[in-house]
Amino acid sequence: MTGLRPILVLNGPNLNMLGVREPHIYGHHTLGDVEDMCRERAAALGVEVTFGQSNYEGELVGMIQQARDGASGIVINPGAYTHTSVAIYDALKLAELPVIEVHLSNPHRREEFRHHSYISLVAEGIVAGFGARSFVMAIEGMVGYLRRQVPAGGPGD
Ligand code: DHK
Repeated sequence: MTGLRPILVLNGPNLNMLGVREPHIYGHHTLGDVEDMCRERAAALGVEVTFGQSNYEGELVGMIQQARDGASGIVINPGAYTHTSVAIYDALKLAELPVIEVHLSNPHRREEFRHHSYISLVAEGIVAGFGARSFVMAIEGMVGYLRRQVPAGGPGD
């Protein structure tokens, strides 16, 4: 398609239950719907996407390690691990790939324990609060970033 490696879209614990899990917070789309939306938008932009989901921290770490040599960037919603996981933070650092952090809800409007994210420390950008659309926006942001059509977020760039 473009010479870019695929973008990995990774989801953490409980996101396999989208559609039935607290729909007033996370919406009615299933994870399959989210993946279809990402695939469609990515195809329109001329890039490939691959998907992973796990309820286990170590499995997510393994998928991030594998992405190091196989992906061009990582779009990740780590679920509750956002707020707890130094292991996922470390894995994202060692992957040496651009990361966009995604949330369906806006964690900053919710319980205080959701206000801190380890992942934000390594993310080029964050999309939160737009339900399933957050993922599509993250794909758009990642493709723009990879093609250098938008500035990188960090002060060091
Ligand atoms: C998903 C989760 O599973 C929560 O643990 C996070 C995030 C928020 C979301 O909004 O997508 O706190």
